[in-house]
Amino acid sequence: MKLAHIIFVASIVLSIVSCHKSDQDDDANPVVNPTDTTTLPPVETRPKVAPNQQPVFEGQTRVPGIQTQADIQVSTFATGLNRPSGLAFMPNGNIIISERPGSIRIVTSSGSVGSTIANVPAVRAQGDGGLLDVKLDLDFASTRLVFWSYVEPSAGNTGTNCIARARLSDDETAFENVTVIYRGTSPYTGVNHNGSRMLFDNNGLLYCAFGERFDNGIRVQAQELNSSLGKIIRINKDGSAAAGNPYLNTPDARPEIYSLGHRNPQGLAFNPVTGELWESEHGPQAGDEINIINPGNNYGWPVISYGLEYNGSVVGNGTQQSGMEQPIYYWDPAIAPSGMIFYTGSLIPEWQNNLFVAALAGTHIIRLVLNNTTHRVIKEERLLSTENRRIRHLAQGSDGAIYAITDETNGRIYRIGI
Ligand SMILES: [Ca+2]
Repeated sequence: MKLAHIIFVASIVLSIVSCHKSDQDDDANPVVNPTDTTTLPPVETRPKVAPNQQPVFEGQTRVPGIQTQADIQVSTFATGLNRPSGLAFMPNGNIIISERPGSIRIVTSSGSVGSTIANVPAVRAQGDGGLLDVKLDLDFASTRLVFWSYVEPSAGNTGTNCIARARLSDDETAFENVTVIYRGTSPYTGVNHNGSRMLFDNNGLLYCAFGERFDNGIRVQAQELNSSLGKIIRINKDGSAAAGNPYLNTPDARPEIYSLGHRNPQGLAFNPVTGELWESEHGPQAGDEINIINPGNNYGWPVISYGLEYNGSVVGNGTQQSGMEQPIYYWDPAIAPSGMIFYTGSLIPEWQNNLFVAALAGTHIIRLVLNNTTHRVIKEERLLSTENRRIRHLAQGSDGAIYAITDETNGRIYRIGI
């Protein structure tokens, strides 16, 4: 706390020194409100990968830092999971977990890890593919329906992005009536950038975000409406395109497409204040993004991006182009954002409506404080940094704590609460 206090005092001094040059304030010299005792310098201090790139608006990257004031307790809730990739709380307080090598299992509300559930079809567990997200039907208590996204091994040693649906047996040992409700386009030999985060809205429509499969020859499909790659789709529970989707009447377009131009999206969440769909996706070298998703919009990849190609060159046409959306926030260097949630619990009131993002390469959890009127990120904090583990996804428990899974062969669930 002493260090934080010193940083705080130093930041006030800096803000007073810089207060007469507001037009020139940039992300390296944020305006700090001296009456706000939680505002700190930006948490990111590493050199930028792309120092010549500038944000389009103030606060698009490296906003001021913040430190949670509550005495947060981090504990290990469960261990022994095999590369957990998705989690969802069940009505009885248990947690259903998907594991990337190809299994689904249940962890009880006391942290006991159960056996794998039978009848999960084979997955192609290579690269970032495999069995990816898992979600419960909104009416799970009566239907017992479970949905999961995965990469299906397909002909010619390729993989195809799919979504399956099944009934969980009453004794929770097996899936019944397993059905592939959605099979994406473009089976591909490459193993990377499968994305596949899922989310239900309050009307029971299912959103799923797919990656563009990484390689130069195929990633251009993120811009093509006849491909499911690099898209967010919106479907009904039977896999059919949702009514009202933006390209239903566009010739040769996939009717399930909701938005396009995504790279490797691994986070989806609804903003509880605005109702908007928010998304996270991996950039190339830097340029990791948070986007607000609107139907029919083009999010730019691989035409525009912050950050650089892995060979150091500029991506496409640079950082902005008419007709393509800007991220509301980006990171340089990369932190590799995966799952994310908005906090709506009462256990930690200062976190109310903040966005929490799991970081893989970053090996921490990011807390973003938002201004929902201006649609801007205004503060950033990094949690669990000293744990040094790849965080894959997050969920909020009924106890108001955040539960986080780690991307490890002896993966764990953290509980972050009071
Ligand atoms: Ca983008």
